Amino acid sequence: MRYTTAGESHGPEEIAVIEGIPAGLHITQEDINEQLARRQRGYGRGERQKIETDTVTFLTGVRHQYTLGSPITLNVHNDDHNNWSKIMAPNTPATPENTLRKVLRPRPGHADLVGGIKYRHHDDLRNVLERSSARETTMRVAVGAVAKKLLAEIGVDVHGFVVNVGPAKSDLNQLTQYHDLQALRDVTESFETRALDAAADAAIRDVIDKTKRDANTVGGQVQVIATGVPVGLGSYVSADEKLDGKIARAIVGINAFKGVQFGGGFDNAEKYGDQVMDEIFWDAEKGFYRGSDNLGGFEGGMTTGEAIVVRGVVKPIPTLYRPMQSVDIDTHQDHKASIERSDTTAVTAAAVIAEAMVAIELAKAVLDKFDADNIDRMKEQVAAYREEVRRF
Ligand code: EPS
Repeated sequence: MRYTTAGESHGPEEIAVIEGIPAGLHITQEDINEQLARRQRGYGRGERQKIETDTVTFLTGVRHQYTLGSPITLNVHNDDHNNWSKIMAPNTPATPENTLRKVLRPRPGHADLVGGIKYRHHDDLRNVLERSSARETTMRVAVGAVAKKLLAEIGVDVHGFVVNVGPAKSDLNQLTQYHDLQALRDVTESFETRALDAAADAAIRDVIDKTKRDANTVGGQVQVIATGVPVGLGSYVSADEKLDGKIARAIVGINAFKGVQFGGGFDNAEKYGDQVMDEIFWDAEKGFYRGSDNLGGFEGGMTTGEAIVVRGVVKPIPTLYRPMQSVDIDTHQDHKASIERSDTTAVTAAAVIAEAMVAIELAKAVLDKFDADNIDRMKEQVAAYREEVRRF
């Protein structure tokens, strides 16, 4: 399975093409729209979300709600394009009238300046920011929704929530009380902040409100958990086959993500070996299992069968309403950075995006290991493999 996305933030359409989804997977537009709506919801999001109601259209690869095995094209229309139709017009030459709202003062922390230098966009850094905008993550969430449907067929569930926004933190001790991800999902999705508990939800909303009043932005961390994952996805035999490495890349590849950890992650650096390794047990019913999950579901780049636990670090959004120092690319004079409409924080949306990225990497790994032509054959093979693992 592989995919690509295309689209500018204020251009007419967002597109994704996915290749390698097996034939026979039941999928509806509602399955995808539900996930797109989750990405749009979340405390701290800006005015753009009031303009858009992201809904997907299948253009190819799906017939009567079942995948055909052929490339699947997903399309989401940018409603905001109506307000940008001249400025973002693909088919008319540039005129003084349709090149308004030029961006000449790059925002520190955004792709503006380096992207402008690299692609020689001397005249308008909008040519960079339209694509580097997090609007593109709409399509990754859409692809993730297809991946999640595939994973659900073999009993794999994936869920993302918010660990902290600035200094306001979820109480991670609460996690032990949830025996399945659905119970966790019911709680975190009931909060506008995707926090784990009501106290953290209130504290995070306070931080976001204060940050907005200060015309500032704030970052945080999100965590994704995946359960029901078969043992042995990925491989130790070659560096580029390690699935934790692929997931790490997918997480850091999300706009504004600057770090990733698995299980105990960076805290493990302060511990000793016997505090970190997950001891091995065996039971006639379930076969081998671990007494803990400090390594976040991975050993040797392979899934252990325990829950996958991935954390991502999200930097504050670079667009500041009280802009920082920059330089005008025309005049080379010092100037405050450009202001584009933006969100106070995107951490609440980032939980959904990180969840999608983990789902995509897991679906790819499943389709690398098992039949990728037909969903029923894939399911039979996974079931037979799980039985083989149980009897090891
Ligand atoms: C973004 C800037 C804002 C955000 C956008 C990401 O867009 P606009 O300038 O249109 O208000 O709202 O996020 C989305 C549009 C989205 O759907 O997530 C940026 O510069 O990255």
